[in-house]
Amino acid sequence: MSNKIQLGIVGYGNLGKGAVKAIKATEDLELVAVFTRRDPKALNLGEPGVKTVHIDNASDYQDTIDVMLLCGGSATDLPEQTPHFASMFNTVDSYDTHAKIPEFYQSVNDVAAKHHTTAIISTGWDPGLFSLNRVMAEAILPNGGNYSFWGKGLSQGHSDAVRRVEGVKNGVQYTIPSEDAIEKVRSGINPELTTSEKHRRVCYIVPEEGANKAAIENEIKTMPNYFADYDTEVNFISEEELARDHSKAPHGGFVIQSGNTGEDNNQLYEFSLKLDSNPEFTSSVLVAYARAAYRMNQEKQFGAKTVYDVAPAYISPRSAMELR
Ligand code: API
Repeated sequence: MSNKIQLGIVGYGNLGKGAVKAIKATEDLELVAVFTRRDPKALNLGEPGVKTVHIDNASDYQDTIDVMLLCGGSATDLPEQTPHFASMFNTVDSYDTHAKIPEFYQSVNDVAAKHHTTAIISTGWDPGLFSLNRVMAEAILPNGGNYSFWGKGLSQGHSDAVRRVEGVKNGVQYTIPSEDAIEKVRSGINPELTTSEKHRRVCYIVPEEGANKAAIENEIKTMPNYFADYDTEVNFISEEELARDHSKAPHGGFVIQSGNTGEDNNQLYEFSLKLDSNPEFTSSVLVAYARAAYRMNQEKQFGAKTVYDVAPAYISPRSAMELR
């Protein structure tokens, strides 16, 4: 067997597909199998060396796979899948329901600590790279204000959430930042901004035949954690329009910290991303963190970890000596 780190992917949606491509772009990681709830024979990966396996048979791969990339959604897949897989494998996921991360962490940590696995949770870009930048900027510039802006772009998490609403056949959600708010923050005023003053949310929904559109709209607009705190617009479109106008998933945004040091020197910290494909970027982050899950497990750092706990050297394909 090769000495590459051996990976598995759970779930073959947008993230899973992106992860297949991201692993191919590395030299030290190798994909063994994709695990799916669907009929594995129906999945055509176009990768002859990679197996497709039913998700219920994953335990057969405990001795073969070093790290499992969990590519499901946060609403219902990951709360169940991460603790389940962390009892058998090192894992990386992109759980992104910010308000529920503490309880998610707890449920995963209980299992991973007990089974001596390493489970890196909530990677990706927000939570993930943005979280790291928020923490660094705040630590460095305590006299200042910290802001995150997203978009304009297609949020995977919010799109997944609208697709789970009863009567919704398909749909996407765009996050639209307020240019005025960004301008205010950049000019160093440290304004008070409410959630709805920073972003709007716009959904394009394909309803099922005969679905109650008013009920769909109401359920989306009042959904806690995702939409309730925002001005949300819901548009109904056809499957053809969705395919024509919304098949790309661009996204991005900024973390901005404006602060002062000394007497009155302004210091502006900005981290930004501009992404043609949100899912492919997110899966590229998952893949990089797979190295960390493997190495930290080798060093007996068991339990659930977030990006705050992972030293940057662990995610690099280069050795610590090379990095120095
Ligand atoms: C938004 C952001 C996007 C975070 C990125 C990622 C996703 O409202 O657009 O779901 O695409 N929270 N978590």
